[in-house]
Amino acid sequence: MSMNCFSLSNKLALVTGGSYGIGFAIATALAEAGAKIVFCDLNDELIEKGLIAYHKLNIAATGYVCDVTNELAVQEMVKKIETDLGVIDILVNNAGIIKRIPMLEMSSTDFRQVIDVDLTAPFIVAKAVLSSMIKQRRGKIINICSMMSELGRETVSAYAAAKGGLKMLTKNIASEYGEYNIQCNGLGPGYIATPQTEPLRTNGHPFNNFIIAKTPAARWGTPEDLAGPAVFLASTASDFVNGHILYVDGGILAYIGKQP
Ligand code: NAP
Ligand code: GCO
Repeated sequence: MSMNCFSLSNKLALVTGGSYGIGFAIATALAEAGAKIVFCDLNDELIEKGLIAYHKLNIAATGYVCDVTNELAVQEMVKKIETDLGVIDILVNNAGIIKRIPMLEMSSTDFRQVIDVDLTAPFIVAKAVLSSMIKQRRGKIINICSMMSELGRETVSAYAAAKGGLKMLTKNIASEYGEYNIQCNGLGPGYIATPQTEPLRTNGHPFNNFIIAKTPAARWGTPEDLAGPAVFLASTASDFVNGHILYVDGGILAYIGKQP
């Protein structure tokens, strides 16, 4: 296999929640490997923010306002993308939320909202793109899982349940559609410095040093740490990798943690 197996030339990638953070970093990496980028986010302001950021990097991205929990809106967005730009070759289910609330204090409404965005939405968006991937006998779906696909901790019951479910949804899509040359894998970031984890890293929060002590790399990850693994899972280099969760965590899942 030649090394251009990492090339994404002539591929169209949809990244959900791609205006900033991990989604933006992954989309940038896919673009640098040759992919055309489409992204969606919740409102015009986020789309504008993303477009400015992509254009600063000379990436001609296209943005759509779409709440990925809204099945009709997702179906309409995918149909518009396919009309305007072509079939989606690569889907990155990145959009996600977290609510850090002790379980006994968490309402079922809050629980359901996290499940809706972090688990049901990846199902909805994957379903919307799979038909065309089946027709073209190829496709790549990358679900952004989490260390919480494997571990729990206080206050993140809904998030861990969603990300654990997303791990199994990933394996099931791989199982059900692998025969159509569709690969569905997960990317499991460790603790990454983004707006989502800012409350844990700032104002002297004890979690900051805790994570550094628990991570062999002795640092928080950056969104850019996910770039290479994402290109690998989006490219023909991973055509025989299916149903796998690739953890990009600095080794944290392998390590008991430094003695205090
Ligand atoms: P982030 O900074 O909160 O960005 C998430 C993006 O998704 C935001 O643009 C957000 O828009 C968007 N989004 C949220 N709900 C949406 C919806 N219903 N429809 C469309 N877009 C929606 O998060 P991040 O840290 O970059 O994380 C991205 C993904 O990686 C998430 O799935 C997260 O669970 C996962 N992850 C993060 C870490 C980490 O340490 N940061 C580690 C492992 C996994 P708004 O700005 O309006 O919320
Ligand atoms: C938390 C963090 C984590 C990260 C990530 C770890 O509160 O524990 O937000 O959940 O977001 O998912 O992989």
